[in-house]
Amino acid sequence: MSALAATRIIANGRIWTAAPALVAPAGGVAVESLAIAARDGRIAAVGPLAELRTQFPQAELDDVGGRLVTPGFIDCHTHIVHAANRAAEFARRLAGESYQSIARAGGGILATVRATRAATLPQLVEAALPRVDALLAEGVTTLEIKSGYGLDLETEQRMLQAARAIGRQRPLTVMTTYLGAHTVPPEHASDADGYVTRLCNELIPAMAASGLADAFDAYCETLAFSAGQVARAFAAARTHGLPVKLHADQLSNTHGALLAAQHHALSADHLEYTDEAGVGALAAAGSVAVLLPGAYYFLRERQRPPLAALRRAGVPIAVATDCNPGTSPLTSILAAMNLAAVEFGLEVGECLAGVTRHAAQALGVQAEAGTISAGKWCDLAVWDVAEPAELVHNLGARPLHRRYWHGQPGP
Ligand code: DI6
Ligand code: FE
Repeated sequence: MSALAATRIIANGRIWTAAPALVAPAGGVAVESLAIAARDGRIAAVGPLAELRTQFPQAELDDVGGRLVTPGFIDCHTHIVHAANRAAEFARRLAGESYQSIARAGGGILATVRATRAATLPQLVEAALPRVDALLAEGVTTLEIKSGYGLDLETEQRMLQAARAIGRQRPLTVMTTYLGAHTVPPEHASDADGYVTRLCNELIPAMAASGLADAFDAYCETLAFSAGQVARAFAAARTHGLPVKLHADQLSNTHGALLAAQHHALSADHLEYTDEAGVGALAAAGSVAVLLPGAYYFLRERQRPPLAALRRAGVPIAVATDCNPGTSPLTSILAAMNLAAVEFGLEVGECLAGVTRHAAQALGVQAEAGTISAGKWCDLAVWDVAEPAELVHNLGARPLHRRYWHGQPGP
């Protein structure tokens, strides 16, 4: 019998299932004493231990000693594959230059594009693995990885090949996103429209045909692409079967949330400058709002995303690291939750749903991951904490006891 086929019962856990139905105490989340049966990598049943033992008499028993068990965490927005770092730009920003002025002078995203184009596939994987391992050590079992630092087909594909290689080398699920409209490549410096035409006619069709991308993303911003240009790229991506996501309204209100909603985006991400109309459109479209407090923090932004409006409209809210070398050199999903709580005002239950159920929805994998429910992958995090709020409260603690990915315990 292969290891994957073995039946296992994870017993004596205090379980936060992340299922939406449970009534939680004020400011907290509801935890139940239940067991989880895993078979063939998936959750076979969740229930009282005695029942599961009768149902699966041969199962191996893992006693987790009364620890908190949550779904494995999902970091649904990262640029974790890239070459070099931009600490020197950070030093310039500390000395008074702005992110935008550095970008206009050829730094910023383009600096990472130059380094990434020069890097080989093994170099990209090797550079990313320590960052990936930091997330695994905090209970992450599903990771989204974007391209976007190549901007030519060859480098963009190499980035996504590196992402897929990471998914083979580590016990986690990798979802890939082709960020083909991150910034205008140097070859098209004064011709963004020309690049978008190439994107639509050549690059998106080729990337879709390669099977390397699970979704398409764009950066709608004054220093990146206009709403009209993104709309053209989105239409092409959807024609080629790629669901879309958007970096929207981060530094200014370009009506990115509205644009994302019009294209039935899986998610609209950042949203600091999104207005009521944008929030309403996201709600109507069923798109997830992905909040990225790391970028807000590192850029010393002052404009917060419209949390009250998102709550009122019932938009699902996710939280992610945005791990990237420029605006969010952050490899801690726990710190992202803490920042979302302290800087944006999310409650504990919202932070936890933001890295589980809603993050799964932002990637379109809600049928497979994000809650502890029969039929989904048995991806779990077991924690050495007395209560769930500790996961959001402590900054710098690493209370992970153990992860399970597809039913297998491990690092
Ligand atoms: N995500 C991005 O892609 C841009 N900002 C963000 O939050 C820029 C990333 C970079 O500067 O490399
Ligand atoms: Fe980003």
